[in-house]
Amino acid sequence: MKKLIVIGAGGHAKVLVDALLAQSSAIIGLTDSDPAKTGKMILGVTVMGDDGVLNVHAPDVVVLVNGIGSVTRPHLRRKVFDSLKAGGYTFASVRHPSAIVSAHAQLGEGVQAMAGSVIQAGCVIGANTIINTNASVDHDCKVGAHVHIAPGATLSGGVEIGENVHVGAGATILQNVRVGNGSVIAAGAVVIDDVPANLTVFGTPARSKAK
Ligand code: JB2
Repeated sequence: MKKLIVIGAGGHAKVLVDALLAQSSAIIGLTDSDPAKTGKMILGVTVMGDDGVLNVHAPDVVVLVNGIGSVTRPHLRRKVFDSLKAGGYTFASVRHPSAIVSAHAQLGEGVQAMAGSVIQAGCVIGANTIINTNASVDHDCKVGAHVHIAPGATLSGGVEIGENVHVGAGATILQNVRVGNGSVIAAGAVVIDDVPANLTVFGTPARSKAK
């Protein structure tokens, strides 16, 4: 099995390293664009330098883990994924041992199912998406690429989420609701109607606010 390098050495990377160590994965180290982090340790794993480190770890020898998270829109996380994919690298999926992922769900490249998350039967989860701590994605949901389902969020059955969407912590999306590309569901929102692309919605029931 190829060894792993985690890109980014912030908060999300720490949670990923913890999940990877719980899976006994072999981690070579982390990279971070902040030179002040070089040589520091994250849960016993070394920050080796910036992404230039990859020059000595070719795509046929290592697999990457995207340790860049996102607070709202996942632009940086997507940029890192796309640029390193263009360089020939592949991204490992991460599944914390306490995550429950149905054998009848389809997960794209680099999907991260964090501790306590649930992905039910019939779900399709796009590449580079985070299903974060204790988030629940019920049956037959379609979640696009580069999405962040933040801790404690709930997607009821049959929900459809486009690409580059942020579903904030503790938000609830009712069954069969559709959320368009690039939208943000604020933390704690309860979404009962479809959300068009590129809107922010918040509150209960969720209301939209143009970007
Ligand atoms: O191009 C890059 C790059 N750009 C920023 N390459 C590499 N290798 N590293 C990069 N970074 C680094 O990512 C920054 O220097 C910083 O150390 C790290 C991002 O860490 P931060 O803790 O700021 O955010 P995060 O993305 O790990 O976590 C956010 O998203 C998570 C999902 C936070 O909001 C967390 O609270 C949240 N749980």
